[in-house]
Amino acid sequence: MIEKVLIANRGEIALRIQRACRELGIKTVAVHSDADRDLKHVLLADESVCIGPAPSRDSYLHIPSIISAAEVTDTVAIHPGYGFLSENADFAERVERSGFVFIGPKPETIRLMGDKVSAISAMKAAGVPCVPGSDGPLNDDPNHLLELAREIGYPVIIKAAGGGGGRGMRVVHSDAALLNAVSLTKAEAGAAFGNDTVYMEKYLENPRHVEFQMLADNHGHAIHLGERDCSMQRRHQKVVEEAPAPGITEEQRQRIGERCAEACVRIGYRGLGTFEFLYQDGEFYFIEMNTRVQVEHPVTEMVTGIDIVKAQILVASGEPLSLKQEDIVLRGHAIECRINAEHPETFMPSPGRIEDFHAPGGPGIRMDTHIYSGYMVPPYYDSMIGKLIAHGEDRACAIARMSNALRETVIEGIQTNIPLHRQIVQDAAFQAGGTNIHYLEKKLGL
Ligand code: MV4
Repeated sequence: MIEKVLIANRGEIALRIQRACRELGIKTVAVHSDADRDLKHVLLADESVCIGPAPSRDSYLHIPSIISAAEVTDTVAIHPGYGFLSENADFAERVERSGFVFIGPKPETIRLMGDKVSAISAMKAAGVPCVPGSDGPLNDDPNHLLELAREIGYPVIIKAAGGGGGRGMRVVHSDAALLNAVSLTKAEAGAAFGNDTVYMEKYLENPRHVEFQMLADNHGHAIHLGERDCSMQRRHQKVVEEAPAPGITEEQRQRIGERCAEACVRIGYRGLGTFEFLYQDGEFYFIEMNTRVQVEHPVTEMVTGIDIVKAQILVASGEPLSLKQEDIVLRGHAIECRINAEHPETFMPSPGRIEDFHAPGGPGIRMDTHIYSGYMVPPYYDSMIGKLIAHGEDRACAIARMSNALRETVIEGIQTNIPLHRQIVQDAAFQAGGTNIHYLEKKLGL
């Protein structure tokens, strides 16, 4: 069993991981930058180590400082959270080579999924439905490229193998634009990711983003915990997520979820994982896999009743899964609003001192946040300061509870996107459910 975990992250997820460790009787080590001495989980940790100056590259991204902190504290395992080093295969490898447990998949799995071309081939081979496309890297034979695009059918999208999360992509509508788009995407990808491999897919014009939550142990078992809809987004930043995805039938959920679970077993997957799909006209198309715990994991926790972070730590410590697929039952509906320290109309970051904070409450309400009255939101990191989650017996109840909770929440001293969330929960199309990935940007007039 793991006796001590070093949390290589900050903010709400560091606190969430600490809570899971505490429940399991595991000691926690908080590592923090100079700017983060007053973080809630740092104040509550069994031990804390300052790992460097405020900029992330000198602290939360600085691998030698994190490994040293693990060594001096006699840490057993390292939890990377999300963002920062969570999907860095070299970090996972250095953690394991230094004799610590990395709470996540094997380094080679992270590497496989980090390259979108190899991720798609592995998933296609394992029977997961993918977007019609090039089935591998593009070469630079112009005739071959034109033939491929015509065969797939315009519009097509050129994507960088090293990209993901919306970076390094270009939509192409005609033969005339194709070759230039491939060259440009290739050049940008080479500069941005040090890998100029690009691939081609059919461009889906109005999909939803639906993702499946997976959990796999080190003993050849994998299960799915249902899906989430994360279509409410702006500039590739998710704003609202929910589970289950509106309109997805139990039959579709079991069919796709089972395919994903089989794929996990096939590739020897271990830990938490998320299969990202585009969903359009009743069909699922795999695009990417995430190998970390995700920001939006609480909506899945609320509808399944499973503590995903505790389960992640247990499988990392070598425990077999205690749950079978048939034990997973979805109850009700959950919605999450990401609370950001930002101007509600311009979306500019709004760091500063929180002068007053009143958390919402009542049935089905959960708020995952590290903020408190007097806390200073630093300007150096992501502007997300918390997540408000509402659970109810059905989607209408979850919306009603979210609406109440947004009215109750008081955060003074900085600006937040709570006014935007109040607008979204009032929106008729959101209330109807099933809006696509372009809905919010169109509503905001972008
Ligand atoms: C696509 C697509 C349409 N067709 N692929 C953007 C982020 C990256 N994970 C993949 N993305 C997309 N890939 C095909 N073949 C549209 C997007 C996309 C998107 C996807 C999910 C959530 C938000 C999005 C916003 C813009 C574009």
